Amino acid sequence: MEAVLVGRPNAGKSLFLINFADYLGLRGLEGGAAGHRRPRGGGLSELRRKFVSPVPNRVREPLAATVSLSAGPAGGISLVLRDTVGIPAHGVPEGEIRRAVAQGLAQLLQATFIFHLIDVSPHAVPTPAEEAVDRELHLLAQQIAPSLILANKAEADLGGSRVRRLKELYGPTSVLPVSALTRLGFRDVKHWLVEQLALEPP
Ligand SMILES: Nc1nc2c(ncn2[C@@H]2O[C@H](COP(=O)(O)OP(=O)(O)OP(=O)(O)O)[C@@H](O)[C@H]2O)c(=O)[nH]1
Ligand SMILES: [Mg+2]
Repeated sequence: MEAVLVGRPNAGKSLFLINFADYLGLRGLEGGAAGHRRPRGGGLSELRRKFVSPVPNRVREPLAATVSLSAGPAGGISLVLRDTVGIPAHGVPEGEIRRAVAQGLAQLLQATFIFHLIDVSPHAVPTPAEEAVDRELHLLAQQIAPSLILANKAEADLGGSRVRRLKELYGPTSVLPVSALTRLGFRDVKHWLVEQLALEPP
């Protein structure tokens, strides 16, 4: 089972992946210099240094983490969290980034669950073109797998106006406010996953 993370550049996908994997219980890693080892000690800060950056699309290496999800008496269920490259709103440049974006969309097709991250911090108010990318991504995600919009950086959305706007656009149950940084909302995301698993046919 795979939960694939998608969104525009800088939405916070990589930081969410690393911190949510830590929250759920990290079992193993794919990608980057970390290989398949479970990081010890400074491992997670090393990953953050490597994969998290305010520069959009800086890292194109795939990152995936296997986590353990405890879902009732059935015990631990293994889930892979998979990062993808941010999808830019203003044309995808030639070359490596274009290939990585295409690869990310291909990975989306394999998803069991989709987390679509949208940055709701005040300095990321979207242009109409950016909002259009999120709308299309949402429509696509919904057709592929159970999906959830994670309104990320919610700790910076003072007054909650950006989260309210997303709930108006996509429906209140499709949007969860989270913070990859402060781990706000992580419990709700875990509950959503557990609920989805319980609904899946055996
Ligand atoms: N304040 C705040 N900053 C965050 C949060 N999540 C991520 N960031 C910051 O946002 C920037 C982008 O984070 P990344 O995790 O690299 O974003 P990304 O979606 O993986 O970006 P691309 O790989 O370029 O698509 C970094 O500077 C992070 O530290 C959050 O919840 N709150
Ligand atoms: Mg990233």
